[in-house]
Amino acid sequence: MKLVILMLAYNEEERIEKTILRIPRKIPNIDQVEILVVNDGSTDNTVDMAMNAGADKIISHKTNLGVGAGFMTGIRNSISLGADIVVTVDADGEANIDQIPDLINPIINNQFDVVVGTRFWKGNPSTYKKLNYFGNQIFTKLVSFVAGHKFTDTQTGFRAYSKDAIENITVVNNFTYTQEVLLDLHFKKFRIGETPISFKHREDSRLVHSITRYTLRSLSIISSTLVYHRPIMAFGLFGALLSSIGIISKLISSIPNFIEINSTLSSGLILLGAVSFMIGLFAHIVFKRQAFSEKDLLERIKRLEKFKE
Ligand SMILES: Nc1nc2c(ncn2[C@@H]2O[C@H](COP(=O)(O)OP(=O)(O)OP(=O)(O)O)[C@@H](O)[C@H]2O)c(=O)[nH]1
Ligand SMILES: [Mg+2]
Repeated sequence: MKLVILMLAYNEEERIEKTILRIPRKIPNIDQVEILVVNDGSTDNTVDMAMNAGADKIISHKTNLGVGAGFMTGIRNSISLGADIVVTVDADGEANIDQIPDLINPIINNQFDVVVGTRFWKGNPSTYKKLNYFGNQIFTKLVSFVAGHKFTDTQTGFRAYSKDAIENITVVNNFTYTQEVLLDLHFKKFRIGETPISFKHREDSRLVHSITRYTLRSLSIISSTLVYHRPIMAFGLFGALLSSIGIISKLISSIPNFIEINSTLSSGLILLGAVSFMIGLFAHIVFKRQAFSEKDLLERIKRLEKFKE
């Protein structure tokens, strides 16, 4: 069984060497461990440091494309390397790398397809800033609500994925992948579990330069993922909201000597709500058809590859 350790790195010259050196090359139930680094247009000595530390493969983007783009480059290359399991490890070495077996064993035992190392299994450890924890939990609760599945940390980078899961991942947003990939795989019916991990927090983030920008981009990623995977729910909820406002306006207007609301406006809202639902229904049909073709194509490719062997 081959394990690929996927490390995304952007200007990590100070930390990456130490992190790579801590990765064990002998792990129970694993025959081979390979370290794959995706250098996302770093302008420092990240590549030299990773090479010195013994990374097996380093792939570089010419410019900085973002964590999501780096993740997809890493996933495609892990498939080419013949990975049976992929573990993502942040280059800053925040996570306790000794816990790799905790992440991969539930996959080896066929209990889960994805195992997420959660930093917040029992709430906030004292080492993590209160504000960061608050932000993390808002998004964790939102992703849990959208998925209908309870997560305790949706932004951690320490995770394990099975071969089947990596072959089916579709992350389309370049900025970040952590929340999108959970929704993507959950909606595709992969089994996602969590395991508690210990970590040492690094204060200076490479990813979050402005909280407002991070918040807006994450919101846009979560809502677009919902629209892509569950269009009927996204447009249906929006439609139900519009129609409800329209119906309530009509009810209020019908009360004698109370507030008068323009009848055309309320009828328009009810109609818009119905149209939104219809758009969702149409998108749902297109989505189902496309998902079916994708699955069929993937199976044909797999059969062809087996035939070639
Ligand atoms: N490919 C790529 N990787 C990046 C980029 N920015 C950060 N990373 C890597 O992604 C990982 C996580 O980045 P961090 O800066 O630790 O993110 P953080 O905001 O501290 O998030 P937490 O560690 O979860 O608190 C690290 O390995 C970074 O080197 C980027 O623009 N592109
Ligand atoms: Mg970090």
